[in-house]
Amino acid sequence: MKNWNFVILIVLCFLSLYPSLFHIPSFSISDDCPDPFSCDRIKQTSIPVNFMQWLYSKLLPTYSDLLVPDKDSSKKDPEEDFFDFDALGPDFSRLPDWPTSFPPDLVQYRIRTLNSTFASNQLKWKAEVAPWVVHHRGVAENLYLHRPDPREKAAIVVLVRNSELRQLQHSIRMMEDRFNRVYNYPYIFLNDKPFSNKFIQTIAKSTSSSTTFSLIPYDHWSIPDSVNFFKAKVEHRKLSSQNVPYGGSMSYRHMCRFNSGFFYKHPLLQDLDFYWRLEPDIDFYCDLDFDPFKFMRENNKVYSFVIFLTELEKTIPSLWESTLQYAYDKNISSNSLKLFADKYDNYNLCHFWSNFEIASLKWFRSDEYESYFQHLDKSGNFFYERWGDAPIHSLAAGLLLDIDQIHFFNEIGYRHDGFARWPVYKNNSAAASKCMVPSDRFRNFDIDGTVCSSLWEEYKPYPWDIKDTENALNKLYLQKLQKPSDQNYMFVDQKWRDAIYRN
Ligand SMILES: Nc1nc2c(ncn2[C@@H]2O[C@H](COP(=O)(O)OP(=O)(O)OP(=O)(O)O)[C@@H](O)[C@H]2O)c(=O)[nH]1
Ligand SMILES: [Mg+2]
Repeated sequence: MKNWNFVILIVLCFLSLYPSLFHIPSFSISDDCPDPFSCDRIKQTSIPVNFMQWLYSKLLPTYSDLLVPDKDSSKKDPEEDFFDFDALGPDFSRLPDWPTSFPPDLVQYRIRTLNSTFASNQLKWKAEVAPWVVHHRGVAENLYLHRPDPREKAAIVVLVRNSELRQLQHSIRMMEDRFNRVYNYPYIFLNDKPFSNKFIQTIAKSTSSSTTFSLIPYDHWSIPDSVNFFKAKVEHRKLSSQNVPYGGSMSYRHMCRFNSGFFYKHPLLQDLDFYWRLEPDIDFYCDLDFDPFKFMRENNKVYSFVIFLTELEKTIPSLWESTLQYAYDKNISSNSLKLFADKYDNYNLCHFWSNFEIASLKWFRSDEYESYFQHLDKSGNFFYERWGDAPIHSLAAGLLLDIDQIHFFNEIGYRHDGFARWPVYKNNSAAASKCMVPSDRFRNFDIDGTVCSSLWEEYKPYPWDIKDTENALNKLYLQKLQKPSDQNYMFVDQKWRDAIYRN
């Protein structure tokens, strides 16, 4: 009996010490929980189904790890994580109408803000990220603000990590040389981790335009309660084993979900009408001697692109079906949706490559766009699958915009990763002389790329309505029922399965 007591005592001691003994983030948790707030939420909401999962949930970091350096980036430079507003120097300021003074412990401040009640989400997000909002008044700020011919209410918006400083400097140089040195549009930089002083100071010096840096609110970069974390991890492993790029990455999924349904909700973007998305490591090849924001407004354009290419099917197995269900439920008619359908009314996988886009923020903020995003988000497939923001923006445009509201900026020569395109002018040497094209290093994607570019050129508006949606859904489900592999079958909606059997 004595022996048993001793054993029980040892077990109890072990269990009470367990969390502190094993509370080690190095247990490859950082990949799953880029923001420890997410991890904490996972801890509260996941249902551990076996001992390993219970163990896993016990190992998750707590609030106190908030804003720790991004553990999955390979950093050699300790300055990369250092943020201190007061050390930035006199050239940097807070923004007017934003909170300006904060307690020394910013992590506690953020936790308190997240646990407080606000009159609106905007007020909450503003209060939450305010300590990490830094403004640099570029020497050209006046040129932008006080002109006889006012500039558009627009900005160049960049989601970026501290570790991408060099690649971003390159993109800004390109943007300034080709366009913005004349137009002086401000830049807004967003990050799920605080920008470092080194990043802020270096980037502010890269342009004479104004620059504003901010953290992203927790609500915009975290796993919703409805998502089963462990199910997501199982799906990530499957995709990863099929060598799907970023198939196993949680942070990539946060990025795609943020770009699909949150960037336009950031408090810094609320007063803007248009945005130009810029990414690190891009090239622009041609001088742009007109203002594309102005062009968009004057010509009633809502969404614009330069590269139209195919998505990896494995990342979006159920996106087309979800989109059609939405179109059916909302009785959507559109003359641009057919651009994305093949001859069997399956998704042709074409999408506007969203690392470049100039678009209306009023559209992204509209009830229609938001309702489509909410419909998609409810499925959890940003996390279970690997839905990218590019096909989502594209299908949203297909559902909600007239084809004339979508614009291809032929004048903009552009490269990102290994894809490059530039305008080909046959008899216009003046226009051609505005571009320096790398035809010795890259092929022109418009000519040698996927079928999507020619689909765009040849597209004739088609009056897609609910009958087309219903036909497309029926065909989709029939295909799935004929090939009931586990994965496909899983996605068939009961309502449609019943309808097919009835017919
Ligand atoms: N702050 C932050 N930015 C990120 C993170 N992941 C990606 N980004 C940014 O999001 C953008 C897209 O990320 P990429 O890594 O370029 O993804 P990609 O697959 O190349 O996307 P495409 O360029 O559209 O092909 C870039 O501007 C990145 O800097 C992240 O975890 N945190
Ligand atoms: Mg990219």
